[in-house]
Amino acid sequence: MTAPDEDLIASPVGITLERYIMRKQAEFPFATGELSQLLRDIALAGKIINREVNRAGLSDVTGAFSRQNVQGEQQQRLDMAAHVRFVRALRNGGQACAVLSEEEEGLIYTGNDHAKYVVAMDPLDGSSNIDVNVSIGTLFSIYCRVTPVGSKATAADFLQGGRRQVAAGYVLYGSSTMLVYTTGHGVTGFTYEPSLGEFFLSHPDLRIPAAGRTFSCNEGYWYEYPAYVRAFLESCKRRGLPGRYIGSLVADYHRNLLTGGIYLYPPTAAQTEGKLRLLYECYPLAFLMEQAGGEATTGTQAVLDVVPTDFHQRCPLVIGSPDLVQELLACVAAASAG
Ligand code: AHM
Ligand code: MG
Repeated sequence: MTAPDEDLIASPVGITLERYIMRKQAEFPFATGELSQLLRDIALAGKIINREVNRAGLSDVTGAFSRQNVQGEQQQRLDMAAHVRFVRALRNGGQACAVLSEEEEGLIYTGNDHAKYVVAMDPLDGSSNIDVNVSIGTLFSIYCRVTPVGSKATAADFLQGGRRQVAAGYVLYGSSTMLVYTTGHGVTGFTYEPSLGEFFLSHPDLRIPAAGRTFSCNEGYWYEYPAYVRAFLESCKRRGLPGRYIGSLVADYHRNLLTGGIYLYPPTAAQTEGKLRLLYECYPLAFLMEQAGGEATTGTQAVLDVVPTDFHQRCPLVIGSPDLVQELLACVAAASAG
């Protein structure tokens, strides 16, 4: 048997995000390194936000900011801090020519018109949880621009559709901080080691269990949900499937990705397209989910096939393990047949 300190010395610290990205880039002969740099810039901003989220109770960053966002929702101070940090990181990094953020109505030009990528993001999702120390997250979605390099980016660069994403991911500020992303070759997760200031590879090939173990939705909207949603939830409950709902999208999604489950934000009577935003919430999560072996639907079509028309449009989201998503779709079919 080895002594504990020998174990400590023998166990490697692991592969950093930096090294992992470099290795992956080397696998693609025509890769220029720009997307790799963009992912590094996002990781850097994630580390900065992580620091601010961790100190939130001590510093003066909690509470409401003095304005509302484009959706008419109250902005939180940390929402705005995250927005500013990400935009700055992308501007300084030089690989994104424009950014779309939940916190701004129009496009944000970075001044890097020669860059070939655009990024849509929700800098800090779940902001109602900020002040009560519950996990929150950042979501991002990356496209290769369709307008000529050197010109100003336009709406067309962001309204290409979910299947044109070249990378997507999230940072979860939870009991540990994680960066999870895909470039269309599976899903990889990294865990932040604060004492070293690095993300380390922790989840090399994330696959969602095919059989879901929990359902996640806001049951407070029960009477506003369509009949097919209530039929599905009743069936879950009859089988004793546990409900788990944090009300923080990235955290609910991450749990379901790791342990198997389904997340629903369907249409309600008050919000006929649901609440979540297509470009920077639904698309990236749907891309990740398909890459992890799961499914994402609006109830009538795959989320990635929804045609985008508006930067901040909303979209119903049902996402998770294939068995539960298929069961939900069977309820949709039964409702429309009956
Ligand atoms: P936000 O982008 O304003 O933070 O809203 C998105 C959040 C998600 O994190 C979460 O899943 C959902 O809103 C919860 O909404 P509800 O309180 O209606 O259940
Ligand atoms: Mg948000």
